[in-house]
Amino acid sequence: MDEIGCSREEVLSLLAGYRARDVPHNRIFSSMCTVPHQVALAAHEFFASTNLGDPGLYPGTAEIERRLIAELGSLLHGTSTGGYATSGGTESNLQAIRIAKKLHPTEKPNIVVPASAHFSFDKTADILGIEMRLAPYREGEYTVDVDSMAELIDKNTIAVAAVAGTTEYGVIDDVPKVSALAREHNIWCHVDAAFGGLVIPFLKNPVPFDFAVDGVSSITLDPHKMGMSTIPCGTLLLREPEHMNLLAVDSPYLTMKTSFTLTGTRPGADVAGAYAVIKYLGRAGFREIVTGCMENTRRLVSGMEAFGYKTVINPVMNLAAFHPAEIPKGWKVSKTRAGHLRFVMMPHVTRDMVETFLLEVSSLF
Ligand code: 0PR
Repeated sequence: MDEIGCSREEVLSLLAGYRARDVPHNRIFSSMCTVPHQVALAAHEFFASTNLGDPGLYPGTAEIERRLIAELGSLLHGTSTGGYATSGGTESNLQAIRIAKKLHPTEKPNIVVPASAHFSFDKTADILGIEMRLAPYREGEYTVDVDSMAELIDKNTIAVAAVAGTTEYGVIDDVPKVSALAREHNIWCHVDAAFGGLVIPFLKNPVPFDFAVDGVSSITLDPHKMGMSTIPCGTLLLREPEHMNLLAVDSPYLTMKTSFTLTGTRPGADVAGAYAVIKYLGRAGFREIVTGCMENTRRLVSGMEAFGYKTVINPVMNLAAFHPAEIPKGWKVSKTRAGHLRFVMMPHVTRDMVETFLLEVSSLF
């Protein structure tokens, strides 16, 4: 650290130099995060000094968190949904499985998750010291084979998970079937809807994936993905609010004597941002955004197919995947484990951006 600081202008210009090295959003097809909504940015600044790790000091901000959970819970057909705002899908998945572990004490616990499960489940299993069993995909699809999942369950299985909007292909597991398995074995059923939670409810014919399905115990939903909040904002939603108590540890010198969250100090700014977007857009606003993302997904697919690119699956959500082929330089497109090209059609991916990309694709031929 320098002895003497710089002026505000110097600092900002220094930062601007670094920021200029980042990839601009109008080149990014590879991200499940997006440009925050302007109302989220305003709320973020307003709540920048709040700390939900000590909610007794910030009862107003803590109320926003409760309202965020309640509104997302009711969107996902919950009644009196519990949970809290996390740092993202990783923490939500971990905490859900932590609850399951507390509920079903066993010497050698295991969880059965789809092969598509996000790598946060690897971290979860490692941290919690549990075995993770991967249930394979169904032939030709990328959703979990529930029969194989059933075969992997034994007396030490504490939870099963389904993914509603997989990271790589944006497909939706058969949640009713997975939850039926969980009910049969009387175990926890977690749905990872980190990405899909704010997409599926706004699709034309949404499949059942949420608390409307009996037996779904918890859901991960990330406002910092399709919720256009500032980063980091995830949520863990619980069908039974009292299950949060299983996460409790004493926090004697704080305003609240018990802590349920994984992190101690945690921002209120992103939570206010997420709530602001929900209030500002309402269901109609989200439907419009999701409809736009789906239109852009279809335009990308039809454009790419016209040049001979082959889709891996018919997009279910705003994510398209193509068999490996050359793409123009300068664009950020990710690859799935199987080597497929993966395009996440987030709100920052505009129609103009798609057309510019397709024009560059045409110049490859
Ligand atoms: N569950 C699912 C289904 C996810 O897709 C992700 C992240 C998580 C859980 C974990 O969420 P957090 O990263 O919030 O803890 N999926 C994105 C992915 O791996 C994360 C991401 C976002 C990666 C933006 C890159 C990026 O630019 O693609």
